[in-house]
Amino acid sequence: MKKLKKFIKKLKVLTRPEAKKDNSENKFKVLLFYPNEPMVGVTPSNLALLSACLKREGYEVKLFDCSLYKSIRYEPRPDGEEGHQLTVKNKEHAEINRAASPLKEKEETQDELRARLGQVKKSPIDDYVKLKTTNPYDDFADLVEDWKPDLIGISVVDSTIEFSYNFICQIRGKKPHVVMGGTGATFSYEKILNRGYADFVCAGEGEEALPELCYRLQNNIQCYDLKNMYLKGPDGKIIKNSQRPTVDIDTLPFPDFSIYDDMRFYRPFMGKVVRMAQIDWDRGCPYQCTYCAAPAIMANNRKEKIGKYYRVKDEDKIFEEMKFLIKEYRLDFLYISSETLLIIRKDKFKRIMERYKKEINLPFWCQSRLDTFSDERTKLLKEAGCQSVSVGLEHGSEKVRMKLLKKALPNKKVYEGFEILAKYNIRPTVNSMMGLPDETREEVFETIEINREISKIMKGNHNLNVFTFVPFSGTHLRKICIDKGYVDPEAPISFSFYKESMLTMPTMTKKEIAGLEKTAPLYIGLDKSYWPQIKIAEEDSEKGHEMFEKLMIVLKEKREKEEMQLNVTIAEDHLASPMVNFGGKIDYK
Ligand code: B12
Ligand code: SF4
Repeated sequence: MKKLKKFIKKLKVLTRPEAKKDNSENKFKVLLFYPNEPMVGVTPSNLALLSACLKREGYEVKLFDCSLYKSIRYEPRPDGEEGHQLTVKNKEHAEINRAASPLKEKEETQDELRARLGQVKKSPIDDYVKLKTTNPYDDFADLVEDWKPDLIGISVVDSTIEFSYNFICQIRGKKPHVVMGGTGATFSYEKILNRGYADFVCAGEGEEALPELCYRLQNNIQCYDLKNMYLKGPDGKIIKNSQRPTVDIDTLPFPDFSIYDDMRFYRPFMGKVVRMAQIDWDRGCPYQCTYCAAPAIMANNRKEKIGKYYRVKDEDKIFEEMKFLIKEYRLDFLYISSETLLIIRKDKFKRIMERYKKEINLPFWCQSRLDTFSDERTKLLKEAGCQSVSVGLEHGSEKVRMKLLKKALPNKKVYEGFEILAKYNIRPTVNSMMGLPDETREEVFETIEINREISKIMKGNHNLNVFTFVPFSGTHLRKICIDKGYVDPEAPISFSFYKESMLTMPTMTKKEIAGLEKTAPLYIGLDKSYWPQIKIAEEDSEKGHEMFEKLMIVLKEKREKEEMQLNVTIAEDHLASPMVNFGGKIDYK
């Protein structure tokens, strides 16, 4: 019965009208574009999936990926906008990268910057990845001129919308059609279409919508009724087409990561270098946090009656896909991208973990909510090879967490979660925010205090991040910020790392938030006797920068001692698999 269902699903895909079309002559070319900061994150599966869907239907695909550029500078735009570059260098450096002071007149990738700020361990990534030093804008314009794509498909989050348009502006001669997709595009479609950043916005999922757009453009068929596409009608008004049912994630082709440069698979991880890619076991999340876009996607799916947002893949599909990707891209470490991995049904989760250990046996990193780390599930995770988990603590105050952020996570659950992670020696990356609407300095210190407690529980085996809050589109908190007049709804949404707060509010200034973000690792990591000096280091002045440098040395020395202690703990860990020595160890020849 299960096999029959699978067969029918596959048949449905193969009999779609586009699939029948022979595109062998006069191939329609799609240039996918990933406007990313240098070396940020893993290779995303979304573009890889879209590429696979396009190639399945005979379209030609290439990718322009900004991730491998050493520096992406400010580029003046014909529309007079500032350009909103992501990376920082030269005179804008100080302006844009305030929180990252002390500001050095040198080029830094985000990884390097984070290592310098004491947020992550330095790794020998430079031995594996040689970043390009050519001008990315010229390279992009040259590629468009030489390859002549018919369509450019850009995947954006809010903070990369303006940035991606910088590139579109550089195209010489006739512009191909442009479509933007991704969560950022879905919720910021009005701005994108009204400002002419793209001709189409793909709302929601693109696996079926994008190939259909290509088909229509290739065959000169109008797109005014194309499902999932938002576009300007003949009268200049925006047409919002309804959305098609959410895709059946079990019938999708394997993601085509071949579009990415081979160097993109190398990632720094806990001071080492691994070959990693994004592996999807599920899609979506059923929770309601007010700073996240997931609830809005869920509400949209309900309104559009297009099916559930949260879906888990069939077990066999998960394993077939993983095995293929590991072999094809010589991966030795996986990033399991689930937003909340441990809510997969208990029996299914147990089976997947047991199979993983037997059939895959590679270390991995994943993310889940703190209240999902039961003893039983965490033990399974550990035994399967989980090295690290990313968890959202969000804030130190239970009240702020539960009321403002609508994350039903009491402090008791927070501590229990970390006790269990410590028991199984799984290293957490803990993410918190500061600069929330109406947040006070005292409340920021609640976040600092709870992180100090976590540090004790984890005995230094952790990565504790406190970042400035960004009111992303589609989130309930953005609405609150706009209603209170704290955020200009027209202002471009800044990239979240190391940029000043977007909020203008009475409780804290942007400068104060920037200073606190910069010094949070010091407040968390050093003895309280250093706090008066750290207060000085908060300042954006020469004195402040000097103090910051001095204290960072103290913090690094303390961390080194903790690391040495940690190595002993890992060696003594009875559950630790040989995989704790991951990184560049696997020979696939
Ligand atoms: C995995 C993940 C990452 C990965 C990969 C990033 C990426 N670009 O995909 C990493 C770790 C690198 C990452 C980093 C960041 N992320 Co992230 N990430 C996710 C997560 C958890 C899953 C995304 C995913 O892979 N889903 C599965 C794929 C298949 O779905 P998808 O990406 O939505 O793509 C589908 C459609 O959107 C559409 N589509 C996507 N692109 C395109 C392009 C075209 C042309 C078309 C037609 C369609 C289309 O078709 C795809 C297939 O259906 C989402 C949460 C979520 N609910 O989406 C957050 C999310 C996308 N991330 C978010 C943010 C904010 C970030 C960061 C800015 C975080 C930070 N502080 O640095 C960076 C930005 C990096 C960047 N330049 O993209 C926000 C974006 C919010 C917004 N309104 O824009 C989300 C929604 C989470 C949230 N809290 O709300 N992230
Ligand atoms: S923050 Fe995490 S748990 Fe909350 S809704 Fe978003 S993805 Fe789900």
